[in-house]
Amino acid sequence: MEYRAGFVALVGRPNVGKSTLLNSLLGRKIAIATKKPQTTRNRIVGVLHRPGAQVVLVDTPGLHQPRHKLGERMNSAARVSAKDADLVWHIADVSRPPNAEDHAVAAFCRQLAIPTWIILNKADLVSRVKDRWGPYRTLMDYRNYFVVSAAQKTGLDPLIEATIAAMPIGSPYYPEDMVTDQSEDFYVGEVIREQVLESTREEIPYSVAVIVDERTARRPDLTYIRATVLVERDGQKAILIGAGGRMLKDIGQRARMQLQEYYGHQVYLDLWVKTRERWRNQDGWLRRLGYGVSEH
Ligand SMILES: Nc1nc2c(ncn2[C@@H]2O[C@H](COP(=O)(O)OP(=O)(O)OP(=O)(O)O)[C@@H](O)[C@H]2O)c(=O)[nH]1
Ligand SMILES: [Mg+2]
Repeated sequence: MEYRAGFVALVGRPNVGKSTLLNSLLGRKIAIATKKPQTTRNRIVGVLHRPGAQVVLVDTPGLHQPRHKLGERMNSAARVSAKDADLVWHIADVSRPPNAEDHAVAAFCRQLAIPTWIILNKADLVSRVKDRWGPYRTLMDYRNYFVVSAAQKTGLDPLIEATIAAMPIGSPYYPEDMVTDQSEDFYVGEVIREQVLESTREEIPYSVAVIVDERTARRPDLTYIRATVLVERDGQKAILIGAGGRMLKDIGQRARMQLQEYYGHQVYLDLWVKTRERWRNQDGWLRRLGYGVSEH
């Protein structure tokens, strides 16, 4: 049997379930997923290993109308990933009719000249998917379509099988034991950011970034982590800390539980909040935070 290996880009508007699908396919959480749109800010690689095949799944930020440099870089990361792929999955939320953003994603996919499939996600939310898929399946000339529920893990096997068959013949790109290319610090920062997103509203979730300043094994069974949560305004800092430090403490508590599960031992998490005005529009900060690449 010939070995197949290739790249699949997961693209779509924000909040359709791209990161949830990535995690479900890998059977492991590598990307954070929340109810808030624009959760993912980077390209996140997850490698699916199968006998005779390797599928490199590339989760991307939701394509949207950007309002600052961070948003532009997020969109660029998604576009660059799609351009490099052997196959594009346009992920859609079948429980809602296509909106302008879905149309824009389809228009982008159309000009790529890379085989594109429409993946109709959140099938668990509708009783008859067939009544809903029409407007999506005609957005462009998709080569194939799949109905899945990333949350309930249904419809995934046929999708994977067909994807493997669509991969080019070639050698593996990553070693067998490699599931993601993210650094540990990046993942730790994302787990903290996920809890901030879950706990805050309005502009705050979008104005937050997390930097891991220190991560040390203090004992074989205890990891010490010191991290800074950046916000754009002092008012946001006050809300995030909360009365008597309550909010930050709760966020830290929940992030710590998740990290303890990840490490399989005790974690001491030391969280600090700092204001850096308009960091989302500053190239220096965006670079330092590892957000995106320039498209050119
Ligand atoms: N009911 C249901 N909810 C889902 C499903 N897949 C994802 N969700 C939910 O949809 C929300 C968005 O999921 P994400 O995976 O973060 O979506 P995304 O496309 O990665 O979003 P961005 O990173 O913002 O572009 C979360 O609340 C998920 O739990 C699904 O199959 N069914
Ligand atoms: Mg995402």
